[in-house]
Amino acid sequence: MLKPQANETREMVNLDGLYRFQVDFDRAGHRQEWFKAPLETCLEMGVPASYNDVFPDKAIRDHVGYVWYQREVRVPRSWAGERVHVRLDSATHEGMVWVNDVLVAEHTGGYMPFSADITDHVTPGQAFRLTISVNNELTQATIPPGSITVTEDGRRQQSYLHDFYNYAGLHRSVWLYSTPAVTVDDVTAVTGFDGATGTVDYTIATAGGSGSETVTVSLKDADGVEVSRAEGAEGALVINDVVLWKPGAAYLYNLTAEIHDGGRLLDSYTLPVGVRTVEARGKEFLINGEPFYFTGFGMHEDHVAIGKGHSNAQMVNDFRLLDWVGANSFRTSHYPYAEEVMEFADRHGIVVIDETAAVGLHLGFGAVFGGIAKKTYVDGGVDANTAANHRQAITELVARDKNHPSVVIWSIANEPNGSEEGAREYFQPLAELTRQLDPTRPVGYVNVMFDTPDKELLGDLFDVIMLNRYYGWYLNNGDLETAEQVLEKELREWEAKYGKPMIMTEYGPDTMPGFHSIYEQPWSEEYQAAFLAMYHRVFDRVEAMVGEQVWNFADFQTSNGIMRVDGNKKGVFTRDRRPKPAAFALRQRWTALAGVKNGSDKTIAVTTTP
Ligand code: BDP
Repeated sequence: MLKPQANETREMVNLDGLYRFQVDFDRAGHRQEWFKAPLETCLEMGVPASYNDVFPDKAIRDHVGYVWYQREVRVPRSWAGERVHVRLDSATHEGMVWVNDVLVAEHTGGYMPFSADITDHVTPGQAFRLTISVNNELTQATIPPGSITVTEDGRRQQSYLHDFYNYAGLHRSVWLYSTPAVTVDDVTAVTGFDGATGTVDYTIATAGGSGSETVTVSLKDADGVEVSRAEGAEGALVINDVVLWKPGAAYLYNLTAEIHDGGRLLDSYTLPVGVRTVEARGKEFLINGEPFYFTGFGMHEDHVAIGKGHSNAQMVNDFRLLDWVGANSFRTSHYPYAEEVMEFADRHGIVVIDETAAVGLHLGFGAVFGGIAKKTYVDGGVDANTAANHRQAITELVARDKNHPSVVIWSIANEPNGSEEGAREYFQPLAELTRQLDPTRPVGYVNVMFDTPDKELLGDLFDVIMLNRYYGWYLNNGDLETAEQVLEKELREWEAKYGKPMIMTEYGPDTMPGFHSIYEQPWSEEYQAAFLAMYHRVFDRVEAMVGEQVWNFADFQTSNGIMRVDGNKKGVFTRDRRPKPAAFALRQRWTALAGVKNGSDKTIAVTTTP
């Protein structure tokens, strides 16, 4: 799915800003057709942002159901003869869009864009009423799943098995954009190189044409000099003296696809392309054929007041902090991030593990929190409905992000139940689907701590082993000596079982900023630093370890619970992005590693005995 752009054949109007805003406490909006008239409200809400923390009102923050956004939009007069579209970069978790009285789009899945061709419902030069209803409900079939209970006095309550607050609303930009009648509908670029010669295999999908049009593709380097050209909807561009996209040293070409009818330009679309390869081979993870060692974090789109709303300034701040701390990568835990984030990573050489929103597919977790351990892969649990939505989530993610050079691994789920009967039947088709949609990138899922190598059933279905481990926190709390032994033993078992590259995708303790202890007590800043240092000693001893991503980049908001104090405190930065002492220790280690295990001499020193 192409991100809209403005160029010589296309225009865009950004629809961010203030919207009329109404909370549908009585679930009356659809029945009463609120889209047919100005909303009866005095509330306004900024877009993009989560609405939850913007109003000092518990009822709004805890609301389970629909909220409504509305504004007037004028279609530029100059768009006569063009196709007109409205696009929402996301509506969390379900959006319905009306143009005046007409429903033009419906989409479920809170972290993916969707659009509608509204040409037949609008008039260039005239204004229309844009109304959007957004539902924040999570059910057993949604991705991520959740469940709703209704109290005796009629209040709807949402619960879910993931550890981040269920922020909702229009988290990303809203656009009005034009396309010509004949369009470039999709572009797929797959890159490779042999010595100094680079290749971009491309496929251009067109729409609205008669078949008589011609497609041309050109590639310009970063200075705007054309370096390659080809004709036809499918083909290969060859680049002499190619400059590769590398971690920490991004280089982007611009691929422009044009549709011509005779001498007339009908449509044009430009896609930045980074030439690079990725491969999981043996115990190594290779980028451009060279071993790569991931350093960085699992992150969250999470900020004070705006929640999961995208903010370019906050994004730049987060990326500059990643750079400061020496991180070369991150995981989009636990959902796809805004497209601006992916583009920024492309431009700045940051490596991304791109994750679907499939988090919480583990109904046995209930027992850990004192509840009942339910079976996961049963009807009404993680079942065929979940699988259908999971397929949609994977398909949309690959369609949106397939051309980003920064993306090197698809993570199709975080901590699903990987040891119960039914897990293989559930995940095998999804792993196959992902490979079929994108044969060029390694595929993985993130393994939960209880699913040790003797129990888990999935590792052979994937190219990389991604592990979240909390020895020294949820287990062996305060006892880093034992934790170190248990961790190393387990990592060696994984290595022996699969011989695949392994990444620690989560490790870290909750840490209260300002709490100190000479005894390295849990929750102290000293404990966080000692905990991370212990894990690093172990990683350096296990050959198959190809990466470390600390949980978490920053403290983040969660639902209420006795294990959380105003959210999860495992951040290396606080929620307002101040460093805890561990940040300085990581900075030292990661700047020295610079993406190569055990330092810059590129040799992997392995100690076989603990
Ligand atoms: C892991 C989850 C992550 C949590 C983390 C934690 O993947 O989302 O925030 O644990 O408990 O199980 O901090």
